[in-house]
Amino acid sequence: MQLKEKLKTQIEPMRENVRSLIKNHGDKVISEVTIRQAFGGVRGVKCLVCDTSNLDPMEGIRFRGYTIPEVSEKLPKASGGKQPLPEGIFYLLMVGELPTENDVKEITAEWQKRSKLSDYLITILESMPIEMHPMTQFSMGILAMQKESIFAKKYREGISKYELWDPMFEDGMNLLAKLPALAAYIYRKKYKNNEQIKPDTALDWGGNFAHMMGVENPEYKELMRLYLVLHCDHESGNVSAHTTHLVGSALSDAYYSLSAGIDGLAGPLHGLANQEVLRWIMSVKEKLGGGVPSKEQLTKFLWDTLNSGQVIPGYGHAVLRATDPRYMAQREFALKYLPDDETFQVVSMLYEVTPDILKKHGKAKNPWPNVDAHSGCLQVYYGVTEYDFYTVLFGVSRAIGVLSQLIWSRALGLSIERPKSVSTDWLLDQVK
Ligand code: CMX
Repeated sequence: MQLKEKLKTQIEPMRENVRSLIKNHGDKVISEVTIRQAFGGVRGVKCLVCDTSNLDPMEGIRFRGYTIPEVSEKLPKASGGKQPLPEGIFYLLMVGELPTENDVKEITAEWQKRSKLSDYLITILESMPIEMHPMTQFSMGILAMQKESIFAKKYREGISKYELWDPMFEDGMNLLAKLPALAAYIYRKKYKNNEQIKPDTALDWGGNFAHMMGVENPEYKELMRLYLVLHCDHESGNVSAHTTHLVGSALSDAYYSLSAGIDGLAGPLHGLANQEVLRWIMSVKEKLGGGVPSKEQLTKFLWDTLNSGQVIPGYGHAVLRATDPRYMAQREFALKYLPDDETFQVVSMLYEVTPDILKKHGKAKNPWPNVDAHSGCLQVYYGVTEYDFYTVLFGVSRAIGVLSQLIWSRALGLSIERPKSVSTDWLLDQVK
């Protein structure tokens, strides 16, 4: 395929850049580590390399140099649609160039060809208890497919380390092809009496995902495309990306690596926050007997949450210090398609009151909303009310970014990760 051919031509020049950087400037210091950082989640330490995206604290994410408004404008759209196609962002992340309509069509066709879930996987999914969290089922489904790994097979047969990117690319493509079908299967099984819906081959990847979930509203298909683009990549230091890279650095294949990354995404401080936001809003509404709460009522609930030692989900960020542009892109969508929706009104009101409360509370370095503060209300509007499924949607999108990063990690032969740990006694000695 065209994408793979283009990728192949980029690998050797990039390897040369890396070789030259290490040979000529390998000892140049780019970061220092303080004791606070060693205990504090290595925040801000520059020790990873990521070429697919870059996160600026004030501006937010750029995918291969392009902001969210830029990718929204420049990436190909579905016929008659206005939102960027996720196939296009995958192309952009992989090779750093904007795809043509044909490039995107080729990826859609390729993913369709590879999308069928094997019978053994269905048997495994069927055996999972209905009450099992969708993220657990999703991660286990990905892991179960490991027996299909071309990377693992080639490694066993004996492959040169310079060729490892090729089977990693194939595994990545196979996984991305199957993830919407896997996620939709879990959704229909858990919430829709296991009435499964066959794929529609006339649709693109995101549109078909919406269709298989059972939501046929064309607006929701557009939302799905936007959603899958917005959540895809956020540099390599976030938990899901870093975990995927870390596991892959041991030459574990894409199935092991992605499954582990998805497990990280399932944490409430990371991707699960999108579920928690909706859960929080619904519990507020329930306590008040329904309807839209007043600002005073919301303020009280926010303080109650903080005073009971819990976080306000959807607010704050480890890197961002301004409103997340992914939040703004979703807000624009809501203002256009569902301005009068009740849950959106609560989300908007939270945007008005929460930052000031977090500033008064005085702990969070970033009082502004992140991507997860907004995504749930859009889902509810289109009938996807089962909020413990929301992080699976995030996971399908995040796979685009972390798998692109993983393919490049193998192309550049990045080393197995092994930072040095020190003991608390050693640190106490250092400051004596
Ligand atoms: N509500 C209450 N307290 C918060 C807070 C929030 N939304 N965000 C940060 N804080 C607190 C921290 O818990 C920390 O408290 P302690 O000093 O008692 O440990 C303090 O403020 C300083 O934290 P920080 O440096 O501002 O934030 P971190 O980099 O440590 O953590 C994050 C970042 C996202 C985990 C945190 O802001 C948070 O817990 N937010 C709520 C959960 C959330 O929305 N996560 C999704 C992030 C996006 C994503 O990955 O999907």
